[in-house]
Formats: sequence, structure tokens, C-alpha cells
Amino acid sequence: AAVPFAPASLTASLHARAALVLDGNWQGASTVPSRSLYPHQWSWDSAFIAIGLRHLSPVRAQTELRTLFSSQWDDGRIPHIVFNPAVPHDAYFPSPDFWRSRTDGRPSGAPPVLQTSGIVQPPVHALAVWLTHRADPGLSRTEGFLRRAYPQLVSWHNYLLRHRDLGGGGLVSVVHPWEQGMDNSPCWDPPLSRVTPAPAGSFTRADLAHGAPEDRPTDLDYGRYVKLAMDYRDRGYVDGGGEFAVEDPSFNALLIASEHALGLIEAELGIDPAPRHVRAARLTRVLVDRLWDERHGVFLCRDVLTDELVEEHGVAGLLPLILPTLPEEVVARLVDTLTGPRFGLGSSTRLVPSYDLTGACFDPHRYWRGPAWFNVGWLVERGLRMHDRTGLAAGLREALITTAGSSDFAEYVDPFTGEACGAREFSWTAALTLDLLH
Ligand code: 9WN
Repeated sequence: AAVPFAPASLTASLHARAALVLDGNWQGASTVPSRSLYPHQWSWDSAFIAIGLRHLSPVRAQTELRTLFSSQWDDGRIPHIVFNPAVPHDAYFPSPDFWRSRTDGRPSGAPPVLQTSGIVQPPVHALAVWLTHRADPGLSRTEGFLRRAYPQLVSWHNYLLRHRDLGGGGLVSVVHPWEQGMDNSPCWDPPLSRVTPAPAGSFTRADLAHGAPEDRPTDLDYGRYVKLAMDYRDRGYVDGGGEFAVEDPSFNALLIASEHALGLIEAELGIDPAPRHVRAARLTRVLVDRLWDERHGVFLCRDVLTDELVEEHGVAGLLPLILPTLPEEVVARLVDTLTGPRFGLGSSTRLVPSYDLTGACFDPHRYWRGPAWFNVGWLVERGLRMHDRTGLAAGLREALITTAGSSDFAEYVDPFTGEACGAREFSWTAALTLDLLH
């Protein structure tokens, strides 16, 4: 007999499938982004993963974040990868022997026991800590979860604001495209073009064994990633003086959103949160002053070494939508850009592409040069809801949930067809789907 259409049971089974993905990728104290492609712990992945895990097990979500924080360096940085020593070195490139965080005379106070990378990723962690706390405040208080995380988060944000204001204007710079998390976004093309790539034969990529080469960054990109990371390592991970420094709207918006989350954490711990919210509001104004492009209705990257804005419209330029004190006229312009021809939400696509659909570099399958990613969609949905665009938010939420299910929780998808690209059973896709279902 035909089974009647029953959305409630579909939701239940999607929930169960997402939970299975997270169980399968759980390593005992943290979660790998993907068993095949990324077999270690990644920084911003763990933040997004905790945001979903909290609905399955607040304890596991707390553990996920605590494991990451145990890799924090003395200078406050939280490294972008914490390596699992049980995984063979050739499973992922660059491996610990490339980063050398644990050599004699450890650089910048890297942890003595763990092996980590030396670059960072977007600071979504305070937001993840706050949301994880909210999932079970009683348990969180018993565990002293906020009390323990708070000083680590403060020193993480201080590292960024004190050591990474390389442009001197108050915003944080990334020193490597991997730090911002959208590795091969066309926004990096102009600043990267000045970097002489490491010779092709001097390293071996591991990613191509797991992913379609046409969906991944090119060899030329990799040569430049390797060169920048090697130079930073050889400077002892001391900030300033590198060939790449960019103020990115998404990285800075996530820091500001996390500053607001730190304010909520402070209020809960009995600390006056007012200075924190004031600082976040001030940073929001600086973001608008330094990166807002009034003409195109989008935030741009600033190349700190030339002090010029990069004229490429990546989705990072829309993510300040998550900021509560963004002026309403800026919000309105961002929503116009999101729903207009360049990002097409609600017309040419139901998802959020990672790059301008009309841009010269647009490619619906190549990684961060067009495909839709679920963490980006989750952030945009949150921003739309925060600024009362509830109809748009609801449509996006539904499309994200449906596509996550039909793509087997893909790493990223073709923004027009929803076709799966990259890894399947990708952790943050499963985690954020769980969050959207709640
Ligand atoms: C380099 C783990 C990470 C994500 C990044 C994504 C990709 C790594 C890579 O995978 O980057 O850090 O090897 O391509 O771009 O956002 O955190 O999922």
C-alpha cells in the first residue's frame, strides 16, 4: 500500500540520519569534519558541530569545545587543526611535521603535548559555547562549563585584537586563506597573485585522493598556500611581516558576534557585560567604515598590504548580517544583494552561493567559488531572522534541510541543482541540520 506523505516522519528520519553522521565521525573527545578528507579536529568545524551536537548530547558538545580549547597556545591563539596522533601522516596534507608546533623551542607557546597547526580559523567559539550552555544550563553550571571556557575565550579574542590588527584600523587580518575558511574564494586571487608558489614537486597533496580535482582548489592555489604557511612557520608564527594580510568581513563579523556572545556569558557569570557589548558595537561601526561598499551593497575585503579594497563579491561580504547593531539601511541593502541577481536567493537559487553568480570567476562546483555551503546558509538564516526577514529565513531554512537530506549531508552543493560535491556525511552539515530542525 502507498505510504501517505508524512512530513513529521521525514523530519524524524532526517534527524536520526544526522545523528548517525555525527556518531560516525565522533572520535571519543571530538569530531572529525569528514572521515575521509579531514581526519583531525578543525577549529571552526568544531564550533558548528557543537551547535548541533548540543541537541543530541550537551555533554558531548561541551567536550568537543573543551578538547579544542586544550590546544590553545600561550599567546591565546586557537589553532586551526588539532592533529590526531593515531592518524598516519600522509592521510592529510600539511601534516604535523610541516607545522612543527612541537619542535624544541616551541614557537609562541604552542602546547607541549598536542600537535597543532599554527594558523587560526574564524572565532565562532564564544557563540558555540553560549548556545551549548543554553541547551542545558543546569548541567553547564554543575560542570563549570562557562567558568572554565571564559578565560580561554577572552584570551583568544585578545590575541586576535592585539596581534592581528595588521592594518592598524581596529579590524583583524587573516594571514592565510585557510584562516578565513573559504580557502579559494576569488576574493583572495588579487592578494595571492603576489605570492610566489612553492615548487610543484616540493609537496604532495592528500586531498585529491578523496575529492574530484575539479571541485577542489588548483595546484597553483596550493603552491601559494604552502609558501605562505612555510614562511609564517619559519618566522616562528610571529605576526606581521608576511606577504598576505587581509581584513575579511566574515572573519570580523564572526568575531563581533562572538564578542556579543561573550557579553551574554559574562552576564551569566556575574561580570558586567556592558563594556563587551559597547566594544562589539564599536567594532561593528569600524567594520562598516573600513569594508562597506555603498555602491554595490556588499562588504569587501581590504588588502592590508596595498590598503585597497578587493573588488570581488564573495558571500563573506553578506555575513555581517548576523550583527545585531548593524544599521538598518545596511541590512536592507544586504538583503537586496542577497535576493538580487548576484546571489539569487529566492529566484535563481533557494540556497546561498559562495560567490557572485554573475562574477567572472563563478563556478558552481569549485569549492568556495560558487557552491552553496551549509554553515554559510545557517549564518544567513540566523541573520535574516535576527533582522525580522522571517519569510526569507523560513524559505532558506527549508531549502537547507531538504538539500542536506538529499545530498547525504554533502560538504557543499551546486547552488542551482543541489547536486552533492566534496565529502558526504560532512559533520557541520549534519550538525547544523539538527540545529535547524529544532
Ligand atoms: C584547510 C575542514 C576544513 C574547513 C574549511 C574548508 C576546508 C581545509 C582543506 O576544510 O579547508 O583548512 O584542506 O581544504 O575550506 O573551511 O574548516 O572541514
